[in-house]
Amino acid sequence: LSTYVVGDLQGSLSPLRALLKSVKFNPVKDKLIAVGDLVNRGKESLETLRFCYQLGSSFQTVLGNHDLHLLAIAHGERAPHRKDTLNEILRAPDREPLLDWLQQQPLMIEHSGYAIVHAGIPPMWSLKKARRLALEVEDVLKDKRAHSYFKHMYGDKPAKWCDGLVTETRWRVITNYFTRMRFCTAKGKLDLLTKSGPDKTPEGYLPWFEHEQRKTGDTKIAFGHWAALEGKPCGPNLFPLDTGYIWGGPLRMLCLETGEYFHQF
Ligand SMILES: [Mn+2]
Repeated sequence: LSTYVVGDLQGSLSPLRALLKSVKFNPVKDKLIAVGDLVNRGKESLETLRFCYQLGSSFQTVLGNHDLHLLAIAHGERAPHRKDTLNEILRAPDREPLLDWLQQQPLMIEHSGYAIVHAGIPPMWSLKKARRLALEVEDVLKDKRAHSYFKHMYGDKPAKWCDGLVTETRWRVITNYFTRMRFCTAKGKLDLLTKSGPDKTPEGYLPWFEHEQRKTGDTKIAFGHWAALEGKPCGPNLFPLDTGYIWGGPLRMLCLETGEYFHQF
């Protein structure tokens, strides 16, 4: 029995198939978890979504910003972007079960002592707090508040967490931390504009995982989203899985039980 966590697929199914074959993945015994961004930019978004869906209980993903973008378009709250490759999903005869299923996926998964998130966990949140806030948004996505959530999901403000935030604003800020964060201050103020690597850290900010007092420092965190990290070591207990497959890098997969990385170009 093995648990594998795979990096950002973004509509790339063939390298995932190759990785699963190389580890002799058995869907009856093994489990596959994705760090989100299953779709968009790549050429096989629909096939990737269908493949993950048909794995049933042997698959789970956390939601990434591209997955939420797809759901916002499906809810009629956003127009597709010029670079999006989501139309094949939106026009598919099986779009409803696929999108309903995607919308039920969590923002954070805990497995074998790891926390798995798309972008990260901000420095001022404990694991317990992150778990509680993820659940708040997951509950919203499962009921009729979901439509209002998507209507107000886009936006960089407020840039900083505050316990007193309520409703749509609160959901948006929680979502920005879990799915879009790269750089922030020790108190969690986000810079959502800079997409470069840590070599070009904006003044006054640090990569979210580099803050000395980060409350989840003792938790193993597997995350994606930040291709400019190139999968380089980020520090103890950190497992960066977005190695930029769609930008010409490999697809990375982590075995949670052994800590071993697998790569596929
Ligand atoms: Mn992302």
